Amino acid sequence: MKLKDKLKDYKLIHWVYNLLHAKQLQHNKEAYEKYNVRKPLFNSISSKDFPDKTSQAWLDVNDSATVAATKKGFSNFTDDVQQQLLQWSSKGFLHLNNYFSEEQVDEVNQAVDELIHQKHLPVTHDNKVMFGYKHAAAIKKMMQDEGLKILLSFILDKDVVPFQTLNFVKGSGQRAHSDSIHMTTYPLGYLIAAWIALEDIHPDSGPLFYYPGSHKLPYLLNDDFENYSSRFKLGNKQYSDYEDVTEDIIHKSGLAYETFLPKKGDVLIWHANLIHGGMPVVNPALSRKSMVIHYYAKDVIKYHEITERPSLMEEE
Ligand SMILES: O=C(O)CCC(=O)C(=O)O
Repeated sequence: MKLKDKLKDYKLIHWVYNLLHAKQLQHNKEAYEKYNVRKPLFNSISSKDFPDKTSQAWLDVNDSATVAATKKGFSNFTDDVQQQLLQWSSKGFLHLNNYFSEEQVDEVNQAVDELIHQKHLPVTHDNKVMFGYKHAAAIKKMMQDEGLKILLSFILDKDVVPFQTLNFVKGSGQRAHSDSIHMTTYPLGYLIAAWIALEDIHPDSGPLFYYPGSHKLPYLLNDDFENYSSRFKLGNKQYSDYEDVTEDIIHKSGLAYETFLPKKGDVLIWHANLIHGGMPVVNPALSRKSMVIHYYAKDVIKYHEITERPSLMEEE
């Protein structure tokens, strides 16, 4: 292991880094007070700091089939979205067909192309450009789409704020996981994601897969894959250990996965704890242009469970 990677295991390094980014940690201030977290904003934070491991989001505590229609704003959604909102508590996702126009999508595709080929932004091992919104107005505009924000705020019953954009050029091949291990909230259940098809998705390109209903499985956090940290050092488990445990749990649950084969401009919205990933890429010559936006609810604690780092937020 390289020295740089070894150092990342020490909380002191994160502490210094966080201190240098103190402004981007202010978003947690109110929620620390509300939930009685008595530590500085730049300290490590994890599920060890919190008393419970269940979601407190209203559509997890209640069944959307009975409560969604009683909330103000419900009747403003299309019939199709209303029907899907009623099923949110049981399914954990919903589809928006033909949501973004051809022009909006083409603008984003052009911006991603420029980021990669002109600005030389790095493409990760799993084929994505991260935080493209910081460099391209078209990506930022899609991320700030008002209609999406209204729908997501309805689902969480809280204002939402985008945390990051991911622009995929090819299939990710990512193993099954829940976003709540990467973008964790306290109380749990207050992250939500939108996956936007930036072209018609081919079955051999490594489409997104997800397990309907899997959001109701227990949240898997550090203790659940024995990733025990000490006061000074992070736990010594690998991310693949988390993926192994997740796969085991989903296998034992008997739940079946679906693949998402959308048309250009379609959107999938998923729950903080919905298990999902990328199918293996059958034909590597195929592109799989898509964009993911992860949103947090505004007034909750936001952090990364594995590395115990509070999230750095650019947007308010
Ligand atoms: O698009 C994919 O293949 C995976 C996306 C994903 O897992 C995520 O953004 O959380």
